[in-house]
Amino acid sequence: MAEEMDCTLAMIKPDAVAAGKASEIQQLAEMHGFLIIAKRQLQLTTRLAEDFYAEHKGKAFFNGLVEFMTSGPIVALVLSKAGAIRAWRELMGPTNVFDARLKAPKSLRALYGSDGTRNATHGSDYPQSAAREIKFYFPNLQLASAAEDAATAQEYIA
Ligand code: IDP
Repeated sequence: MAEEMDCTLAMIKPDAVAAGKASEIQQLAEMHGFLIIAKRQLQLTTRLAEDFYAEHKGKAFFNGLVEFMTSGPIVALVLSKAGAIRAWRELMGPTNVFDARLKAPKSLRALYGSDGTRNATHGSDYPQSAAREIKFYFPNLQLASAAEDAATAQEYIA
């Protein structure tokens, strides 16, 4: 029986996609031991972006965040690795790019982001949010079988 694998939902945000960095970021993820088991490129509508970030509704940065996230295509990824949620957040670095540049200069946000909102990447923060976010983008993905199939089919288009 295949060993159970941890998964997280990552996004490459519109700034990094527009800058042509999506492939490079996926390569870095793989170099750090993540398997890409599902992938979709899509353009978020305002409604989808508001739903995805519903927990932030009412905050001062919410409208700017939605505007940013709908400004161009994103790449949504399901990444698998032992301890994937924490490991991906560590690779991304702090939310604010200026913090990231100071505290984690080799992190994805330090390397590819530009400010507090335009920070290049997203990663789920808890198992519950990973489950919700994976379902948000990949409602038909069967995680157990996808992890088992990952060695032969590393890409799944919903
Ligand atoms: P996270 O992406 O590191 O989990 P969250 O607090 O969940 O951080 O915020 C979601 C996204 O909202 C951030 O990645 C960033 O794009 C944006 N954001 C968060 N805090 C601020 C802020 O104080 N000002 C502007 N944008 C923010």
